[in-house]
Amino acid sequence: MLEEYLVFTGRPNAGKSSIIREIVGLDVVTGKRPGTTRNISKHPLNSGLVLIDMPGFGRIMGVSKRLENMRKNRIIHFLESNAQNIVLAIHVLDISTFLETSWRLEKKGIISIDVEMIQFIAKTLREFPLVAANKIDKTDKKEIDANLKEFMHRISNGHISAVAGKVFPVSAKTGEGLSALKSAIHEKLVAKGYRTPFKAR
Ligand SMILES: Nc1nc2c(ncn2[C@@H]2O[C@H](COP(=O)(O)OP(=O)(O)OP(=O)(O)O)[C@@H](O)[C@H]2O)c(=O)[nH]1
Ligand SMILES: [Mg+2]
Repeated sequence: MLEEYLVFTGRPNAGKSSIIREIVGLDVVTGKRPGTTRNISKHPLNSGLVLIDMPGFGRIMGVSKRLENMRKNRIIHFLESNAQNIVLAIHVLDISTFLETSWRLEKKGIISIDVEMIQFIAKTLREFPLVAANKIDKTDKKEIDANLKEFMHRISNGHISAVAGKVFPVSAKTGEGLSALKSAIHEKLVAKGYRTPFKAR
């Protein structure tokens, strides 16, 4: 039987593995340094779905350009070649540094990797991913709100209402917002005819 996937994507160090740990309870490796998850890691869930913990997509200090490109190509290839079998994608980003990182990249004429990746996922899977705007514990609420507003503006090309219900501010560290994200994943999967990947809720 063909495998069907629940995929977590995002830049290095965004907190993908931490969120998976917290909401699904899998014992995946997390780490302080970007580049902790090195391979496309498959974790079969008892709901029949296979959870994918992706390596980070983007630059990592100390990693050669060649290796970085190889990892990026593997991620893109996985998403493109399994588009039909990906039941749901969850994109994780560090919202606490979103504007700062975007401005730095824009000065060099580069679009935010998160915005680009979310749009790539939406196009490839023909469905907008759920987004975990992680690390909201790292700065004050005012800054998080400003970052969220600008982020939502950019991923929706200015039509914020089009992404309503898709973006979940969370902290894998404090647990804030995780139950809303979990419910959204649960509802999406059940609506598509899958059993919940979570234990008793
Ligand atoms: N303050 C804070 N730290 C977090 C949060 N989520 C994750 N972290 C920390 O961020 C670092 C990276 O977390 P990981 O879960 O390993 O990140 P990842 O996206 O899987 O990273 P790669 O595997 O390198 O792509 C770890 O030191 C985590 O403890 C959060 O919500 N708040
Ligand atoms: Mg990881």
